[in-house]
Amino acid sequence: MDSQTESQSLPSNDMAAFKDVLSSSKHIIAVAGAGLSSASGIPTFRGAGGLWRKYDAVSLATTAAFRDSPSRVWQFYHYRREIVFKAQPNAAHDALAHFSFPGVRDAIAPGSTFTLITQNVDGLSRRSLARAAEVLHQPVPAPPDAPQPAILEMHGRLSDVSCTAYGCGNRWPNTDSPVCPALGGTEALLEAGVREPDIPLEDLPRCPKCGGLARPAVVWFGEIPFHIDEIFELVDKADLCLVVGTSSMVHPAAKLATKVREHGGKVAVFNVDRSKRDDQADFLFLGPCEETLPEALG
Ligand code: BV8
Ligand code: ZN
Repeated sequence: MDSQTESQSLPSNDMAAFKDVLSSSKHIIAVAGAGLSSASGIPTFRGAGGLWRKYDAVSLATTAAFRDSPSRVWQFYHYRREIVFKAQPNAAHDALAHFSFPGVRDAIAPGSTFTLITQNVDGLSRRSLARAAEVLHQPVPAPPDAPQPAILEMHGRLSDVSCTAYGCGNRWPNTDSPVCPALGGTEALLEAGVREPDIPLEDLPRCPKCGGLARPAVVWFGEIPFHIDEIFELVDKADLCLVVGTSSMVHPAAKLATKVREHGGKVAVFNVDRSKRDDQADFLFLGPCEETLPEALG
């Protein structure tokens, strides 16, 4: 498409019109992806320098890859943990976090509910919410005063690990850096593109409860996302869906906005670039979300 036809097919980018829709919305959700955290220095998956360019993340983010080489998969996740633990939330995280507080949101969208559904496993939205609670001197919005938790991390967290031993089911937060001594320093090898060492099973992270082999507690391809029933319920009720910094290519996150539109809800996309099905949105704000979101939710 040439730029003229492309611009004709672009949805509205009228911020005043969006704010009008926002002010009359009652059940608002945001679906976020890696673009939300890119201003925090977290590599996206598909962009330049993206994780899926440098490492075949799709094949690494699977139970088969972990079975074949837990050492390689752990080095990939250790590498990402080390980046994430050093990162800070950015203005886009903070805009969504502040909007999560009823005291703030009631001035913008009176009487509305809001939930952030994030595909990101970096924990930055949770950290931003905790930081906003301090700034606002208010408790983090969570049940019962907020009918649902403000953030649903549908693909889990890099800072959680879980046990792979049959029947154990242990899952615990682990922000150790490195997550185990044997992984220490391997992030430099990965960066340098050096063939990674094959770390013996016994030296990989183990379950403190049963000694079984631990894994990153994220959702791999072929696994069922966390909170999925709650997410579908929120989608069915939503009258406004913000789609922030995602290529909308990984399911089921990719189709949540479409479901909102199918029952008459509005969709607003915030992305630096064009993304799947953005032409079906009601609003498209092309630009860095760390700039467009604070304006949209301010
Ligand atoms: C499931 C955790 C069944 C691990 C991740 C066909 C149809 C339907 C399903 C499938 C299908 N084929 C295959 C499937 C299944 C599969 C799938 O979707 N595969 C893809 C490859 C097609 N899905 C699954 O297996 C899922 N499970 O379907 O179970 C089920 C479903 C429902 C109910 C019951 C059962 C599980 C998928 C979870 C995989 N785990 N993460 C880890 O991180 O290692 S996915 C991972 O990749 C992320 O979490 C995220 O979801 C995805 C990457 O996508 P994005 O976040 O969008 O990142 P990307 O780099 O692509 O895009 C960044 C965007 O930001 C770009 O648009 C860019 O322009 C923009 N951007 C950049 N900077 C900025 C910006 N925008 C604004 N401002 C900026 N500054
Ligand atoms: Zn265990």
